[in-house]
Amino acid sequence: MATQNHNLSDYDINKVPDGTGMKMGIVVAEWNENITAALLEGAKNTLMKHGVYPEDITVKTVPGSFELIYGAAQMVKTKVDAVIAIGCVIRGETPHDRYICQGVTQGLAHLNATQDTPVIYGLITTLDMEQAKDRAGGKLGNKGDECAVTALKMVDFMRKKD
Ligand code: RBF
Repeated sequence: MATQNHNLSDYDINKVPDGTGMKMGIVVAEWNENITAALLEGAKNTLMKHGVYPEDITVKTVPGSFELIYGAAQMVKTKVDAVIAIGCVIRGETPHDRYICQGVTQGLAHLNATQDTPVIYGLITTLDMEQAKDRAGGKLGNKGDECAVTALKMVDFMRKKD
């Protein structure tokens, strides 16, 4: 498992770019809201810890993870330096969850390949609620923290690429 033995909130603070003046967009799904709210909180707190002004963080909600594609596609057209897409898909009794995950993954990947604004993948896909809690502020840290650090690094990457 990708996060086995890896705490999602562990990072080298010295390698994180300063976010002062960066404008960040966050699109968050309402499905499994107990989880996505914790991921959102983690992302916002980490962005602010690294200098992003609260007023420079725009948060928009969408009904479910599948709508993250549309939400992120709209957000990249606005004045933000990066977009973080946050959702949580939990394995169900039918293959529905896999179709949603595939769709979201391909949709966000397409945005990254075709648009100038980086989109950060904050979708957690788990077998059950317990695993989701572990990754949303539980024993494996908070995926939202990791997304925030990634967003800061990608904006820095974009600014230095020329
Ligand atoms: N959205 C999520 O964000 N997480 C889920 O675990 C999730 N499970 C779903 C299971 C089923 C059977 C259906 C029909 C939808 C589910 N959705 C879930 C909602 C989905 O992302 C989307 O909002 C709806 O399909 C409407 O486009």
